[in-house]
Amino acid sequence: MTASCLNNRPAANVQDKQCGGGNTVEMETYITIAIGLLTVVLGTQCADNTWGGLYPRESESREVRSLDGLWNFRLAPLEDPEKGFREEWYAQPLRKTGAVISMPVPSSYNDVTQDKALRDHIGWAWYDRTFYVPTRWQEDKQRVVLRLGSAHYNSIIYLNGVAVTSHEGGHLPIMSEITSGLVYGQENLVTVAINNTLTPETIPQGSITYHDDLTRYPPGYFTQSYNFDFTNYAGLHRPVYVYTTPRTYIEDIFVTTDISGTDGIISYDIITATTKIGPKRLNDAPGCSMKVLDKDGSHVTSAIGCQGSIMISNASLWWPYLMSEDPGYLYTLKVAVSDTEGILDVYPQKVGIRTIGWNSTTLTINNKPVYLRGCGKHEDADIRGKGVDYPLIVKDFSLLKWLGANSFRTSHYPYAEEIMDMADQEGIMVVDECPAIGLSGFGETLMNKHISVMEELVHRDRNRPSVIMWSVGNEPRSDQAAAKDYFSNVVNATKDADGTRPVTCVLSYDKKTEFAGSSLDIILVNRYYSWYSDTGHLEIIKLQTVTEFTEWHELHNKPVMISEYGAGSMPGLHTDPAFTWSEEYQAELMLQNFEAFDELRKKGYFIGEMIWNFADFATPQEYNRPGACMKGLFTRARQPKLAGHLMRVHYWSLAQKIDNVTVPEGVGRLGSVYNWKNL
Ligand code: BDP
Repeated sequence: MTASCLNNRPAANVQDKQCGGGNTVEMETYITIAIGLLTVVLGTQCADNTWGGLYPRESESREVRSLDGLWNFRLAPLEDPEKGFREEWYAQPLRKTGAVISMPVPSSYNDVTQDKALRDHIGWAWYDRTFYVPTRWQEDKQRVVLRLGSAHYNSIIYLNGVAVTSHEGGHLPIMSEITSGLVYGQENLVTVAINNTLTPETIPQGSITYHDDLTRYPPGYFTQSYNFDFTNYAGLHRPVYVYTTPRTYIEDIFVTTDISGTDGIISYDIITATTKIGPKRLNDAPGCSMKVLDKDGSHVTSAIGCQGSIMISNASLWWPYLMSEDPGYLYTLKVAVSDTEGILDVYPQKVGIRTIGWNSTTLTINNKPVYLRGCGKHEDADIRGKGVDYPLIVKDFSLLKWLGANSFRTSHYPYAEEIMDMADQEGIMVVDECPAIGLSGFGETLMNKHISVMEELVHRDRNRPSVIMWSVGNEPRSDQAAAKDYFSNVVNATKDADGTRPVTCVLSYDKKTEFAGSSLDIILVNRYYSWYSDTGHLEIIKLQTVTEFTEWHELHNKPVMISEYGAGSMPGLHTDPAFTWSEEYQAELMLQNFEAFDELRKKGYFIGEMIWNFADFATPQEYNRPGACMKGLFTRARQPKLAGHLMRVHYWSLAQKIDNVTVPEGVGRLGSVYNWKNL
């Protein structure tokens, strides 16, 4: 988990960056660039940098323009990381201050060239491009917003040479109103400085090690390490848009849903704002109205008011995949804000009507118990790294459905909104996880940051029917005593942000000596029997797994599920009898686990299984992995291994047993699932 580079360790330096350019953006950002790495101290506040805004969607009143494509790109030199700030690279097109290369957006920058320096870079990187906005936007008094789906990890965004906002943390959107900073009818320049350095104070954490022994390393040599096994891809990973709203506009929408008999209830809270006087809730005149449209766009009902409830008789409920003939049913709430002269702004908000319930043994959707058949995943593919890629999104959902899976976890960070849209629409349930992987330390600064990331995530995803659970992290060092208060606070803050979903954290430490479990609604545990322990001894899996999960339930009296299990396999490596790293070993390990899960399910509190991992994914350079985590059911190119075929039989057979579905032709012989050789 290291990348290395040379650096002359310039002294820490604080630079003031004036945020401006947008008419709500008036404050200063203070940036400390320490040792070419990163400490961005946001003394405040260019606009609200934790609310990425409603996803840019076109409507009668809004225009959306994509800024995706090839941007100009340059790395800051390792030996002079502050150069870009000192020389004000943001003040003019990057190509005027040095050589640039073309960089696709969205994409990670690491793997798109042959350049090792780019792949392994630590520190600042610079992107820019020019764009036009039509003069009619100015004539029509449109408010204009710039929105980046994410920028990993820290970023400062400039428009026409002026810093307009900054953001800490990859994986969540960044928004800045840029109306007054634009030049209309002429070229505008957008520049993004982005830094991938992880420290003990970032989420996720990382650290830099300086190798001071000059007999072994050159002067200034350092490496970055982090406590996770996936590549810390960096770049503008998600789409970038400019979009318009009228000056009085819909700023935010919050919906919750309920059911009463065969009726559906949508409760809503619409936040409107006007740029002239700054964001504020309007009284009821000018006010809000909305139309509910069904899946085909036909009008169902209407309502008036910025807060309230709408009753839909004989509602089509949002059901998970394979729990209904028509899973993922979405209504559209066409929200409008008007004044006495008519409609000002319209935003189409998708709504799935469903309830979530949980108690000490069960998780329910629409009052029906659900059993999660899923995968841990990653945003990961060759060349583009973590860049949003529509063919890949469609392929992955197609494969999930091919498997008969009904869920995934956004291990180990929030996934792109384009992926979440698919989950909503396909009826795939999501355990929505924040980027807190492998946390340790548990100080107050980290906790406050963690809480703020959870609030940001909840704010982005709270209207999504697919999100059935929040995960505040994966495998924290919850054996440290400080974890008790820390997780209790983070979980409570998450519940304050959204009380409609259970909150979990994926645990890995010994239940008797860990401190996070007591705060959670549902216990998710990762266990790698016969892989990381008792390697090669497949026969112990069933006993150990049944004992383990029974004890977790007995200890906490909560529903439990396995959130990771699995083994690495090299595609094409076959051994009989099974031997570690062969496709057979991975498959037989799964079979042993399935037997344990069958037994646990009978006990009534085991609510799901998620294998690690959906597909092989890139890891840092190591001696114990061949450049990738090989635990995928699918290869990185999304071709099934033996494990994929086996999982298909298993998940469909569970769907048949639990949800009474008809198994498609060609899914393999049911009943033979415990003998994969008969597949
Ligand atoms: C688990 C982590 C996961 C890793 C997995 C592994 O949660 O991110 O990829 O181990 O080692 O502990 O394959």
